Amino acid sequence: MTEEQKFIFDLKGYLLIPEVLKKTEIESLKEQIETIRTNPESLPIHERKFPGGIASILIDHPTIMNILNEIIGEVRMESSWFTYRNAEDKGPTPHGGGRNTNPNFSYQCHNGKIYSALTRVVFELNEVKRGDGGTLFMPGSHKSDFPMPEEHRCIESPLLETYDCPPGSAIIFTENLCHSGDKWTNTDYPRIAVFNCYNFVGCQFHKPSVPQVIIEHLSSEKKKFFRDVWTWNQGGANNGRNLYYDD
Ligand SMILES: O=C(O)CCC(=O)C(=O)O
Repeated sequence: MTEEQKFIFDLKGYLLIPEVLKKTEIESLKEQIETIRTNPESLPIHERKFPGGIASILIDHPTIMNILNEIIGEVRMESSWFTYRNAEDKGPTPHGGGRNTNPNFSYQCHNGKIYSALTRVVFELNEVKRGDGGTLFMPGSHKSDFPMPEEHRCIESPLLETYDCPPGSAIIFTENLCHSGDKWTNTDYPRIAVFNCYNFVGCQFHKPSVPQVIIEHLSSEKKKFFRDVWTWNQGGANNGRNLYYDD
């Protein structure tokens, strides 16, 4: 993670990384999504939901992990799903924002080090032009100390901003940032985006939702992202000096 990326993430609460995915990866992911939408029974059971099948390439994408390990530490994955939004389809309303004492929504920066907890990664599989209806963010709201005035907790708030990006780009944001879905307006193609959620290994916000059959079919490296929630392995690797890793 570059110093500029750290600066932007801390300042705004989100970071866009253009063209993380290769063309072939985007095509395979879109194909899996289309089959799940139209003919899920044609897929093996562990590929009918994300992050199973091809979607598992996104669990530990090296570019994303490089950043998550810097801003979270060791991570677990909480959930993975996709959205397929045609023109006029809407998203969730604004949520999040403001300092939070719940460890899941903790966001801190101390001595030049970011400590984010619940963190979302969005992969846009189609191009997003400004105004099309990508996710909306209220920059800085993850650190804001004042209650949010009601007139700003709506998608019309001028404090919300968005992005444009080529296909295969990723947007990483702390879930403590005020963010929102928006109506998709592009009539030429849908918004197809994958939403992956991560947390610090010692925290869990969502009730676990990734089916066991998906986890069982992952490589041992990827299975680690779905391990139980704990941080201290007494007597584990390195005589217990290694705080997070299992043997
Ligand atoms: O649909 C979107 O663009 C935003 C999704 C969202 O609000 C979330 O992931 O919490």
